[in-house]
Amino acid sequence: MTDSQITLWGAVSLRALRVHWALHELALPYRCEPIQSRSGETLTEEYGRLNPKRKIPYLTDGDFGLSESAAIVGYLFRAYGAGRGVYLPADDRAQATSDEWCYFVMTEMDAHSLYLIRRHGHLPEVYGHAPAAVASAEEYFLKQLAAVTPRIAEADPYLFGDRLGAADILLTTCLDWAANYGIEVSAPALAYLERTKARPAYQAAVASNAVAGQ
Ligand SMILES: N[C@@H](CCC(=O)N[C@@H](CS)C(=O)NCC(=O)O)C(=O)O
Repeated sequence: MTDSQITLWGAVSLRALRVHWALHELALPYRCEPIQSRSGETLTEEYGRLNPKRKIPYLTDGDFGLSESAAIVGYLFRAYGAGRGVYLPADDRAQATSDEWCYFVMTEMDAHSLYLIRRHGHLPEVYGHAPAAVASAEEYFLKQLAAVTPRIAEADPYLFGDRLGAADILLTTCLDWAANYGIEVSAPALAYLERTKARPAYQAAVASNAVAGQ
């Protein structure tokens, strides 16, 4: 427990892991309400009042509340990143390029590909069995990854140089998600993953995301 004003709702979830990671990366104290997906914990009246979307993660910072993992990670970096050794875009173009990565990862990799595979390949009892859609999503993911692999190969060691950015957190979780699904992730992407996942803050976040849910 901590007297921090930041509370993260969500554990044992890849999207929640992104926020645990950002919080550890920024060395911010926080409290975790370790609610889990499909456990009924997002369906309570109390949680519905907080987040009507009934999804995790959700973050409150004092009286400010935010859903959507990418928005939360971006908010934490912008609000607290200065002087904490992370990558912060220095001007509008740098911000736009970082946003470009974030939107790409969240739409092309997460929503259109991996989440589709999860819903229709791994949770057919909830979302329906759709093998053709799963096969097409895998193919689509590989096409998207191939398009950005040359740029990932240039990451040294992270997308924007020697400081980890919000986009690195999103990209890492999706590449790892794909690898865990047995999708053949390109060699440069695997090398990049090895570097980002070696960060102590990542390791601490994995522990928080797991332990918080026990
Ligand atoms: N786009 C959202 C997706 C959030 C999401 O789908 N979270 C899943 C867990 S990873 C969830 O809350 N599922 C709960 C449910 O469907 O009951 C984000 O990135 O935060």
